Amino acid sequence: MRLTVAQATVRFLAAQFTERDGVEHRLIEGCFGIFGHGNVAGLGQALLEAELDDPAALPYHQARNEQGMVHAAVGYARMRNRLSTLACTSSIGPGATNMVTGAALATINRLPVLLLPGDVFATRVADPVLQQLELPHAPDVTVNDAFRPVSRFFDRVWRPEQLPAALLGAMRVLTDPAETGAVTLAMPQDVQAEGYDWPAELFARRVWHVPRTVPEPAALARAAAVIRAAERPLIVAGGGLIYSEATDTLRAFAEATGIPVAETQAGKGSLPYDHPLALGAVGATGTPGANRFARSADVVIGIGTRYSDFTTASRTAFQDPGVRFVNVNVAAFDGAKHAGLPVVADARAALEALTEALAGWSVPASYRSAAAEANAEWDAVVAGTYAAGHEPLPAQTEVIGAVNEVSAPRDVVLNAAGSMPGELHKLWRTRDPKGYHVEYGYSTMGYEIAAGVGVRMAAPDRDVFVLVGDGSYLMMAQELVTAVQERIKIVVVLVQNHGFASIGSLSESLGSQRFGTAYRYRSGESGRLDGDVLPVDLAANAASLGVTVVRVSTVDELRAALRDAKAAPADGGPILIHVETDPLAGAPDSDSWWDVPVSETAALDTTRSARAEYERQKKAQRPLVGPSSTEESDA
Ligand SMILES: Cc1ncc(C[n+]2csc(CCOP(=O)(O)OP(=O)(O)O)c2C)c(N)n1
Ligand SMILES: [Mg+2]
Repeated sequence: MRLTVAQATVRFLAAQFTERDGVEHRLIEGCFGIFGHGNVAGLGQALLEAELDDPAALPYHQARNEQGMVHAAVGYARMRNRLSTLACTSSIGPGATNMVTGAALATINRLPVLLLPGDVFATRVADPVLQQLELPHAPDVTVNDAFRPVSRFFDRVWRPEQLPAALLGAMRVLTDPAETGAVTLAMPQDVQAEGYDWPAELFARRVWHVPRTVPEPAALARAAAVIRAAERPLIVAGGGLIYSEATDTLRAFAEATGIPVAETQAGKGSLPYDHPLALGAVGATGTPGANRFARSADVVIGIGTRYSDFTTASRTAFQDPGVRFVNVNVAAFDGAKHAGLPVVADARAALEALTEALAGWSVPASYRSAAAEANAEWDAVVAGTYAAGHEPLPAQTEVIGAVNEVSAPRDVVLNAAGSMPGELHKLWRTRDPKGYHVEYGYSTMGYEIAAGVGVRMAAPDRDVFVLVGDGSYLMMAQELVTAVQERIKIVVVLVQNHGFASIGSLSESLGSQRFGTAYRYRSGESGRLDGDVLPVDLAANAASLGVTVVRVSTVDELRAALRDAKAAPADGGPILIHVETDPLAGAPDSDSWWDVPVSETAALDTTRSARAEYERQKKAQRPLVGPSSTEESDA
C-alpha cells in the first residue's frame, strides 16, 4: 500500500486499541496539532486526508501552545486510567521543544502520551533548515534530542523502513503500565512526506492487552508473612492503585484486615473521605492523623506509589526504628524503594491475592477505632476551614469548601501548583476515585486549564472544576481559547492573590522574607519590587478570549456563581469565576516537614534562625535501608 510516512502513521494510529478486563478502548482517540513547516505538509496533510475520509478515524484538535496540548493529552490519559490517550504533532524547533515540559510531566507521572515533533531534513539537502540547531561537532543531534531524558521511548524515523518498528515499539511502551510515560517519535520533515510501499498488515486492527500481572507466589507469601507479623500496619495508596481500578478491592482488603489507608496526591480518592479507615493525605501536606499513624507504623504497605518526598516528608514520615516496607507496584523500580519487599504486580490482582492470603487475620479492634477517630477528628477540622469566615477577603480554604459543596460527587477538581495542591490534599472531601486530579509529580504551573480541557474531553459526563492561581494563569491560560473553540465546558475558579502565596510562605519559613514572590510595582522610593499591587485584571483577560466570566467577592457569591456554572449547558464553553483571596490566610498544619535546604551562612537573621530550625528538623531524616522480609530482619 503506497502512502507517505505521515499517512501511514495516521492510518496505523487509528487502528490501535487497548484491552483490559475484556473491555476494548481506542488507544489514540485523537490528535492535537499546531502546524509549521515541520509538519504542515506531512502529518498535517495526512490528518486532513483522514478527516475528509472518516472524521472519526483520528479526530484533529487545535491548540494554542504545544505545551498546553501535551497537558491536555496527559489529563485525558489520566482520566482514562491510561487505557486511552491522544497524540500531539508539532512543527520543528520551538514548536517541538515547547512539548519537552509536557513530556517530562507525562513521564514523571507515569502517564502515556504520544508526541510527534517534526525534525530537520533527513537528507540534509537544504541545511540548515529554518530553526535547525546545527551543533558543529554533531550534525545528527537536533533539538529533539532534548526529549530523550524525558521520554520512556524515543526514536527518530530517519528512513521510511524504520517506521513499523518505531510505531510498534511506541505502542508497546504506551500500553505497558510499568514503562509508560511520554513516547516520542521524531519525524524529519522530508521523511514525513516521502512515499513508500507498506505491507497492508501494518494497518490491521491491533489490540494491546494491558496486563493485570499477578504476584509471584513466593513474593506474595513473603509479603503476607510480613503483614501478619505487623502490629501497626499502614497502607500508602498511590496513583497506580487508581489507574488499576483497584479502589473497591482496596476497600474490601482494608475492611477485612482493618489496615488504615493514607493517600498520596495521585492516590487521593482511593477511599471515600468518610470511610472510617480513611486517614486521608499523608506526608508533607498530609493530615496530622495520617502522619501520626505513619510515624509509628511498623509495616508500610505502599500500593502504586513512587514515594515522592512529599509522601515520605523527605524521609521523616516513618519513625519506627524497625519499619519495613511492602511495595506493591507494576514497576520493579518503585517496588524496590526503601529497601522494600517488592510485590511486582497489578494493584488489583495483588490486593485480591493478599486478601486471600491474610484471610482471618486482622489488626486489633483498638487500632481500627483509632483510625476512625482520626478520620472524624480531621473532618471536623475540615468543616472549620470550609467555614472560616475570614475577612475582609475570604481564605482560600473557603473557596475549596465552596467548590466541594457545589460539585457533584463524580465531578472533578483539578489543580497542579501553588498553595492549592497542599490545601486540597488535606482538605478536599473526595467522593469518587476520579474526582481528584492534582498533578503533583511535576507540579507544573500552567497545567491546570490545558489539562482541564483534556479531562473534560475524556469525561464529558462530569463537570470539571479547574482551580488556578493567578501565577499559574499568567503562565499559561491560552487553552481557554481551545475550550471556547470546541465548546468545552470547564469551570475555572481563578484565585487572585497577587503573586505566589505558596512560595511566599515557603520563603518566609526558610528565612528569605517572601523575596520576589508578590506581584508588585517597582517602588520609586526603595527601588525594589515592594510598591503597589499591579493593576492586572485577569477576569477581563479571560473575557477577552471569549470566556463567560463572573466576578465574585464573597463566599456566598462564589457559591451562587458555582451553582449557576454547574447548571450551565454542557456545550456552552468555559466559564471563569474570578475571586480574590487573602494570601496570608493559611490552612491547618500537617505536623510534618519538607526538606528544602537553607543557607548555611547568611548575613540575615531570618535566614540564620531558619537554618537552625532546618538543622533540628534534619535530624529526623532516615535512610530507610533496613531489610524488609521476615527472614532477613529476624536473622
Ligand atoms: C512552571 C513552574 N515554574 C515554577 C514553579 C515553582 N512554583 C511553585 S508554586 C509557584 C507559585 C504559584 O503561584 P500561583 O499560581 O499564584 O499560586 P499561589 O501560590 O498564589 O497559590 C511557583 C513559582 C512551578 N511549580 N512550575
Ligand atoms: Mg497566586
